[in-house]
Formats: sequence, C-alpha cells, structure tokens
Amino acid sequence: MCLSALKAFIWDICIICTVVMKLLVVFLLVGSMMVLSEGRLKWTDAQKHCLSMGGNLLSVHNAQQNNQALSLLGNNRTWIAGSDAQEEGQWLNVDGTPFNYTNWCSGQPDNHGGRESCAEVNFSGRRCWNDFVCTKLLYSICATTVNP
Ligand SMILES: [Ca+2]
Ligand SMILES: [Ca+2]
Repeated sequence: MCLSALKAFIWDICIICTVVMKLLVVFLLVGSMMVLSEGRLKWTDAQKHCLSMGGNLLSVHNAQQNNQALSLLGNNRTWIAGSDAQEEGQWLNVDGTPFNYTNWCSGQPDNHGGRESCAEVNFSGRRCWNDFVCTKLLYSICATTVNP
C-alpha cells in the first residue's frame, strides 16, 4: 500500500521533472519562451498581444529556432517579428534584433500586389516563410522571458 503510493509519488515527480526539463531546454535554446497565440490576429495586434505578455513577436535567428517554432505550429500559418513596412525590401525585426536569418519560400518575399509587408512562417506544404498582407488574420508566436 505504502510502497505503491511511493511509486505513484515518484512517477508524478518524474513527469513534472520531464516537463520542467523540456521547458528549460526550450529556454536555453532560444533564451526565451515561445508562446503561440490562441486565436488569429492582424500582425500589429499580434505584436500588441505579445507586448502585453512582456514579450515581442518571435525573431528567428537560426534554423534551430525556426524548427523549434515549427514544432509548435501544426498547420497554422503564423506571424513572426519580421516586417518591411517602413521601407519596401528592408526587413527589420520588431524587437530591434538583427534580421540575420531567413527561410523564405522559393519566389518569396514577392510583395504581392505591392501590399505585403509582414513575415509569416509555416507557409505552404514546405513550411517556409512568406511575406503577407499585415492586416490578414494569422496565428502568431511570441517570445517572452520566463519571468517577465
Ligand atoms: Ca513588402
Ligand atoms: Ca508573398
């Protein structure tokens, strides 16, 4: 009786440890927590939502971070921090960090219709990046510190 309770207790601790370790690994990999929005928003509203959580839209700086983000997204097209709204073709991250990694789909960014100024990940079956109209509603991914 006592032994089985102890076993159950240890098992619970193991599960908690595993979850904590996974979160820690995510934190160490990217220096912050990635949080996916529950609903779809315009790019500007997505950034405001991230700010309200003490973060910003995710700036992706390497393939590892890109893959980490994709692992959370399922099939959802998702806003990230990149935008060329200030000047066409000059991509910046909204958090001010360098725009030093891209995973554009073939033929993107194409500024389609002269109206595309915000970056999305997880576009098309190839799960690459696309520039898209900022006022369209997509999911979004924030990067926040663990204790904002
Ligand atoms: Ca553009
Ligand atoms: Ca495009």
